Amino acid sequence: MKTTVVLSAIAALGFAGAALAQDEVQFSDIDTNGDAQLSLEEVHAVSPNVSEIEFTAYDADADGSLSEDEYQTWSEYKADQEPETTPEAEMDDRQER
Ligand SMILES: [Ca+2]
Ligand SMILES: [Ca+2]
Repeated sequence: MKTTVVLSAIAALGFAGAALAQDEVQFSDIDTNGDAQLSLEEVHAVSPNVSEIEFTAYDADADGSLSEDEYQTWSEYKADQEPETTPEAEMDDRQER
């Protein structure tokens, strides 16, 4: 029983980490207090494995939080790092040529 709970918690954390790189998570979903800035705490709520170093690297104006623009830059970078290209998508590309 206990093992099941721990495993689902791990699965939930893994899912949250992956979700940040995907378009499904909107800026407004992460900005839980609605001030149009993402604090590190708000980012951690959806992606606990984000380091402070990574967070501040995309805080372009160094105000300690990410604006929507800063978050977009970051999520685009993350999307590049974790290609979601499926074999089907590659085949579609070839067929169009
Ligand atoms: Ca906020
Ligand atoms: Ca900022």
